[in-house]
Amino acid sequence: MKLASKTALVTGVTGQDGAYLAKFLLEKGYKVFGLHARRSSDTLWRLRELSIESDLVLLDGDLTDLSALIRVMEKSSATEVYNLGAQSFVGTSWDQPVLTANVTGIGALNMLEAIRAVNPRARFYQASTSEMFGMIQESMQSETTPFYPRSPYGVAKLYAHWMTINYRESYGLHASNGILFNHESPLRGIEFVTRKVTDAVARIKLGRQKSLRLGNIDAQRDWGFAGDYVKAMWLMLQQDIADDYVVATGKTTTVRDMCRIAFSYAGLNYEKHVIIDPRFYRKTEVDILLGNPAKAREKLGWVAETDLETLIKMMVDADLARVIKE
Ligand code: NAP
Ligand code: G4F
Repeated sequence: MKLASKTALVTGVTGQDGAYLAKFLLEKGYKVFGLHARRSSDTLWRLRELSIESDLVLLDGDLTDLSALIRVMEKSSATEVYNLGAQSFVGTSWDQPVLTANVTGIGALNMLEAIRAVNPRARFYQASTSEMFGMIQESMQSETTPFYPRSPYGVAKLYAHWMTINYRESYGLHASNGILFNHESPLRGIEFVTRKVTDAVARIKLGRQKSLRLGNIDAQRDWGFAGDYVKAMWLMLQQDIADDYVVATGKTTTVRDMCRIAFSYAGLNYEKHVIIDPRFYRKTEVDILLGNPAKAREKLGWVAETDLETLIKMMVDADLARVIKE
């Protein structure tokens, strides 16, 4: 008798992580459904870049619409739900705090309610974030470090994080939080600093742009590769008992050094091109993040496989190829 393959529902499937996770699950033999929030412009470019657009099933729905999520749970018969959908850009969360709360915070609650209504045995992954540590309370952040979010986005994510724990404890759902530190890739949105830098490096190298305007380049982040991080999400849902895990590299780097690496890989000196522009400063900054991934290593057997230099080179190469084709 052929065993039925597993079925996953991925919200945020058109985003960076959603695309990598969908590819990872398809390669594992899953039937993959993606929640697709309808937009007037093209949002499927990442699925096309990974050549998986026609391998998954897109179901229309928005995280703010509980009725749509219930229908999507019914239609997909998903046994694993990965909630990656969010207004995920920290900067925008000051301009659109209510939308951020509704999508990033209440959206997770809507997904939990849809699971409870349709199939409480489905396993749930919540995309929590190191942004919840904000003004850090310990030099290296782990699952037990107190939170102190510094943006409307961080606060919305903290709500979703605690609702995930609450639904685990109240209703016995298999619901886990992955507290992921920054992770990047050639599929990263252009508004995030790493991709903004690698895109500019490509344009400057090819003579299409002269300078790059950035905000606080002394900020430090623990940056890993998104392709490595989606495996940790899947591992969390394969455990007998749901739990929360920090996923990080355990190394931190300034935006300045990230620039240095990216520009020098293309034979350029970042100091000649980067202009500090206060328009990109945040109202409240998260100065430094550094994660302790010991629990993920011990319990999930997960480690970050790609170092920052390799990641940046991958991103610069991809942007050079894109800009040449324009
Ligand atoms: P991303 O590229 O910004 O993707 C966000 C996804 O959410 C997109 O598919 C977007 O759809 C979708 N979305 C936005 N509003 C929605 C709505 N109202 N209803 C349904 N879907 C909606 O983010 P990412 O980098 O892949 O991150 C994935 C998740 O992990 C996010 O929740 C993020 O907050 C969290 N996270 C990310 C990092 C990181 O470093 N990347 C670290 C920690 C946590 P459209 O394409 O149609 O806009
Ligand atoms: O690349 P960023 O915009 O990422 P940020 O704010 O750390 O958020 C990302 O990681 C979180 C995990 O910690 C996720 F939850 C979240 O969804 C998102 O994926 O900014 C990184 C740093 C910040 O300190 C910012 O102030 O870079 C600094 N920065 C300096 N100049 C800039 C710029 N950031 C952006 N986006 N643009 C700049 O010009």
